[in-house]
Amino acid sequence: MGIIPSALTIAGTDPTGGAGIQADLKSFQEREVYGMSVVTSVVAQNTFGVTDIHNLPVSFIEKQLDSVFSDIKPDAVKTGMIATVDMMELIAEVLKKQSVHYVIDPVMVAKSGDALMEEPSREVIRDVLLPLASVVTPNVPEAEILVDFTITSTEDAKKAAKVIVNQLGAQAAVVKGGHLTGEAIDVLYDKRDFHYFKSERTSTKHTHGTGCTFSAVITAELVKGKAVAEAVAIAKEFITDAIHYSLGIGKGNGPTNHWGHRLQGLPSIGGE
Ligand code: PXL
Repeated sequence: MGIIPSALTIAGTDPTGGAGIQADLKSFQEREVYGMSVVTSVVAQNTFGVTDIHNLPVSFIEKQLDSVFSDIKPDAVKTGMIATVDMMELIAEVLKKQSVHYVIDPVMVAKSGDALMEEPSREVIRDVLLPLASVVTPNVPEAEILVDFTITSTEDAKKAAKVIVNQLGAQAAVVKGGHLTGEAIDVLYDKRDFHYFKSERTSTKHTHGTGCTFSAVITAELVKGKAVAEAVAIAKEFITDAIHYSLGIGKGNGPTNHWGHRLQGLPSIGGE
């Protein structure tokens, strides 16, 4: 680790600040890690959904990556929205040359249901990026695409996490249980053991950017030397507080509260 722990997010933007790069930087800051960002796509979106996406040229993403790596080498990298196959191939080439922790949030669709990447990218995430990953954090629909079977229970999620690690080549996989009915259990498989992370479900519509925030906290904790299971436990607690203390802003599905963890023990703010 450098003298100052640092992390880089490579992802798309959310001008309303709840998801994407903006959520990642807020999360790095809350975990006391110096945050940096390379933008892949500029997204016109708010708490209702995505209205347009402007993909930056791959050559320009490369220039941004060069700017960061030639100056402040991050201790960890996370990727979120990577819209095209060409962008993914560039990022894979860059990461192969660096020895850094790499966390993939395999973002495919936004919470609003809007597609955030072109269809063939799914195979490239699986075949090119996953083998480079320290941790991958799919939700159930994303895990189903990666493993090509249906997931309806925690047992299925365990099977999927094991396939993602043993067959697809990630070092560890957390399959998030939020989309399953009943108890929402996240399942981590880290090549040796399964770990389970449970929390009370909060009934709220303000969950925009939860996946970005969760994976950003894992990234920050890996920078600080935490083992994967410990990093995931911290991220789970952080996102539970961020949802519980959501701010009630936004006319649609609002953002979480990135400083919610500082409010533990206080009444919720009222973002129902
Ligand atoms: O959480 C997935 C995600 C990733 N990246 C961007 C997003 C979203 C969801 O809204 O907007 C830019």
